[in-house]
Amino acid sequence: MTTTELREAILAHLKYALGTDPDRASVTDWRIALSYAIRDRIVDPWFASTQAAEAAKGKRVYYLSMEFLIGRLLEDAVVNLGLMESASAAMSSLGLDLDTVLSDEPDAALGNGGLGRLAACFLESLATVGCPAYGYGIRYEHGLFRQSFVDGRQVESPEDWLRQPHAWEFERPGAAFEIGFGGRVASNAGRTEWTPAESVVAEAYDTPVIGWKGRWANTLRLWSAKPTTFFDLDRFNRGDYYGAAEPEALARTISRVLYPDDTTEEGKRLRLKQEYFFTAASLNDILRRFLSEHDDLRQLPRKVAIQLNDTHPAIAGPELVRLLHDVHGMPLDEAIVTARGCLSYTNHTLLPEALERWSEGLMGSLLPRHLSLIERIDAAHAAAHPDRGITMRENGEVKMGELAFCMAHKVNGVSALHTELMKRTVFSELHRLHPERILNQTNGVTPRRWVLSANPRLSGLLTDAIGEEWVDDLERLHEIEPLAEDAGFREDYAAAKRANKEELASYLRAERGVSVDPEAMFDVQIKRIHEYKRQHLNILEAIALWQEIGDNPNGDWTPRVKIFGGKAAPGYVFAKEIIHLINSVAQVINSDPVTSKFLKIDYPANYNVSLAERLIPASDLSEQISTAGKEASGTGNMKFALNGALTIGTLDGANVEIRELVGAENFFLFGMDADEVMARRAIDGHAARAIEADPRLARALDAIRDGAFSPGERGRFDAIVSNLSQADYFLVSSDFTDYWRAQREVDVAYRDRTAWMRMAILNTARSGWFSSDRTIRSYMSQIWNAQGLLADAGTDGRDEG
Ligand code: GFP
Repeated sequence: MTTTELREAILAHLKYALGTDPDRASVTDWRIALSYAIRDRIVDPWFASTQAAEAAKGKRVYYLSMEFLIGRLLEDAVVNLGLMESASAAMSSLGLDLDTVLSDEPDAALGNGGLGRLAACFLESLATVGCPAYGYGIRYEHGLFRQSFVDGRQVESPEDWLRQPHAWEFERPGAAFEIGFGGRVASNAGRTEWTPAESVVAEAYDTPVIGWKGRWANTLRLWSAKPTTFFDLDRFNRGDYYGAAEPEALARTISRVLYPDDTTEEGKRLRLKQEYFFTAASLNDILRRFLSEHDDLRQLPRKVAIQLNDTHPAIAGPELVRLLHDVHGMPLDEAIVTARGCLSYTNHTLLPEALERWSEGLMGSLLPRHLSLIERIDAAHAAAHPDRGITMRENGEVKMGELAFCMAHKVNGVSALHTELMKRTVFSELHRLHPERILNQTNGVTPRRWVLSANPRLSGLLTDAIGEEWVDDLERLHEIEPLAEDAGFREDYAAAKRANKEELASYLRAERGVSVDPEAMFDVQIKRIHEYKRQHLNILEAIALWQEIGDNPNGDWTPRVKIFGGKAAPGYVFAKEIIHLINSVAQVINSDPVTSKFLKIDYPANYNVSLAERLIPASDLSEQISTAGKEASGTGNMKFALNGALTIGTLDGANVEIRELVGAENFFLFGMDADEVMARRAIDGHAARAIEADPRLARALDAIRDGAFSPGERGRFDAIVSNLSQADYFLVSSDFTDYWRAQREVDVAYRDRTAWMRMAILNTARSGWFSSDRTIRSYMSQIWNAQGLLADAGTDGRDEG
């Protein structure tokens, strides 16, 4: 598409779709007009892909996920269509700057953290490798809350990405299913019938997802809850206006917010409703599509692969059995086997509190038929293995992990270590019974977003050095390995990093009034705030460092800027305390005239995908410091390594594999491994012992206790101090001393810029294995048994002028 054609298309959309003219148009109008113009370019390859999948009558992959953290879509589409230059030229011919237009797009924050972002990377990779696939989830009206800080404390406000027209989706009023809840179950002529007491309509909204070079496009289908009757005219006419609108308001509650607070009974009920709502709608849609192409439901596992992203859609097991058995009359045992042939389950956490359980009372009242099917599935499983005593139910609760495991033909962990721990811990008994079921699929990230778009300077350098093929064959990055020894390349690589850091520094100055020196090491920890991720270990080290610099302000310190980003779940009090501590420490340290040339701390609020895209390319040091055995994989760690940040990390999740690939000498390892963690935890008074043994740690904790960061409010952070001195389940105190040691090694290493750049280049060169294209191909062959349909001569809508 030429610049002129694109410009004409933008102007036409501005006029005919938005009803405005260039003189009056706002940046948002221009952005939406550009989005429509780009979307038009996607529709043909999208149709072609759908038709190719229909013609092949082959297997389709369905990725069911409560979260899709897709972020902004316009840049992704422009990049994948190869229209960056045209778009930039077209916009500037209209007097606009493309970057300004791109950053006007609100982040679609339909997710929380790694799990949702993984789903987004997978969608893009599925399209890039040409695998016919659908993502299924919920079209939340309000995505993850917006975070701000008031006096250093996290304050949440609703996110409103749908306040403006969403240019990427197509509403499908014709694709709708009625989803029931509650009611009665009865037998009728040998068939079980469920008559729900209430129901809502799930209506589809489709977003096309275009792969690299526009060769293939899949669909992200998100369900929105609508009432079965929109409006009660009788009540309205009686003057009961609120009552008349009630059905609509109640139905809409289901797709209103991502992660409603589920500490109350009502919250739990809503959450289970959400899970069933999107799972049932998706399964109905999948069966409808299957039956439009085939007629024998026993063939389902040959044509349908359904991936359950965590336990959130685990109700898919009993729901698919219900559809096959109750609705389509397949014998129960056969229905169970058929459902299992289609389903597979990805586990993302070993934390017991994060493995879902639903009380049988709640499940029985909301999904009575499913509860009775779970009892049947459980009984059948127990009967097949009478000596094992394994059950999906315990203390009046249904264990969704066990249910998902038993209803899946494959169960996977997301890094080698995590998969091993799954076998040894949470699923040890089930693993003994089904030793072929668990397998590993180490996570990956899409290079299109996380290198090509996020880091154009590095991308340009890579393409100049080895050609463009690395973009969809990321292991080609190995080809730059010899260039680590080339002084010219090292200089260019360093210059790209430096320019990224300068850009971040000006952003921080403009947006936050914070001034940081781009010469300093940018040390970054961005992820959900959680005790196991140990942001408090990082801030403790900052305190100790600040104290030491203060003792010796003329010392030869390596200047650092520590940057934090991340949100705490609204009900997670301790995580919110950690945020408050980081902000309070930052305030004191940043205003210390003696130390601030060596140490600064910044914590931009409202961390999201777009901020990650800004921070990662500008980072020198990547903090991956979770308690070993707790971080299932991590995916941020991969993005940093690809963008040439060195990792300081524990032997946890995918850090283990990153270190193996980039080389131990290019990775700063510290801390206990997973076995040592378990042994340490068993030692009585482990935290107190660690503090006694390390005066630095004791002094840092004393400063917090004595109110150094809460002037006039001694005791503000007592919960943190007493946790770290006593129970310290996540072993912050016990790992502190070694973390400090490793950080000082980092300081020394950073001063030798040549050696540092060599290490950074080797991180980039050796991290290509972490492409989500590799992960998706591996799921296709090892779990889904699915084929890609990409013909080499696919539609290629790239720049022609
Ligand atoms: C979870 C796990 C991570 C893992 C992702 C994706 O995400 O270790 O990398 O899922 O598998 F904890 P978070 O939301 O916790 O980052």
